[in-house]
Amino acid sequence: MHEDLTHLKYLLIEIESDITACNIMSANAKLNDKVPLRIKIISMGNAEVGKSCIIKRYCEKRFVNKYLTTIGIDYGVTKVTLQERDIKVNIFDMAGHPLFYEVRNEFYKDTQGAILVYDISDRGSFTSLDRWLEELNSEINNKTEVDSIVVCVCGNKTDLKRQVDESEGQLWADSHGFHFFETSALTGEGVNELFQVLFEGVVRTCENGGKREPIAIQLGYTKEQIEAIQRLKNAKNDYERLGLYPGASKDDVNKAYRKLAVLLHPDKSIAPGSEDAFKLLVTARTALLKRC
Ligand SMILES: Nc1nc2c(ncn2[C@@H]2O[C@H](COP(=O)(O)OP(=O)(O)OP(=O)(O)O)[C@@H](O)[C@H]2O)c(=O)[nH]1
Ligand SMILES: [Mg+2]
Repeated sequence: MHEDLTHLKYLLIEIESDITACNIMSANAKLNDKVPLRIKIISMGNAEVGKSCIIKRYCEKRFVNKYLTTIGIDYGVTKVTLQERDIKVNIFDMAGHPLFYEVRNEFYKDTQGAILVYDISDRGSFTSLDRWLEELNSEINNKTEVDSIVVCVCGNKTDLKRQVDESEGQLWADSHGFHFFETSALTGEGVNELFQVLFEGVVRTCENGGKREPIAIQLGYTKEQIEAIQRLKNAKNDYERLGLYPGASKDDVNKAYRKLAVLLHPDKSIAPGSEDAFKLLVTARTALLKRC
């Protein structure tokens, strides 16, 4: 294994010099629209979330059912045309497995765009997003450079039974100023839109002298509301739904009810799922009061 990784590193150094050349060219390209703009994109996210499949779906319009883990890194180039301008996209598809950290850490430098992928049917991959962001920050180790990267957060495998609600993913992405998409590499849903927005964002950043444009956030709901909706939906019993311990008093029940009702009343809350959560809240309160 160790020998394999050493070999990979040599290979990576070669690609790395190619990318440095790309960056010099992209600076020139700003002066001349006829020269193709070269951009560097990376993929991040836990092993098996579908990073390689999303890229394959976009570039080759096909889906690979069998899991072939990426060994260290996969490199590919694709060409796109945006507003009559040719763009050469260098894609560095990273391996998500911790074993390959020593290989992929070489590749964060000079990144202009990233897809940060989780699997909506695997909550663990969603909670790992913070860790991936930490890795990006610590490898680039320059806040201005990190802030210039256009990031598209991607909840993949929408064709499977979900463990992570769309609103949770949207909220996480919004809270970091990132774009958000849900995709299925299997059906192709959302994949073209994801890359279109990513490439457009990177090109605009280049034209803007390397400064990323802020994303308009129109959320209108809070993390507290999303967490309350999740708890009402997923709790094992009515006490848990209201955030109470078994045997809570009538007063406790009413107090907890009022707090949640203010948070989730459908007339006031636009958080997705508020209406159903509010119904669950009313039913839970009625059932608990009968027991007090
Ligand atoms: N049902 C379903 N399966 C998917 C989807 N995308 C990927 N998969 C499957 O998930 C598994 C992992 O996909 P990969 O694209 O290899 O995952 P990866 O994130 O590149 O994994 P590493 O390279 O190990 O980091 C494969 O078996 C794919 O067929 C999807 O949208 N829906
Ligand atoms: Mg892969």
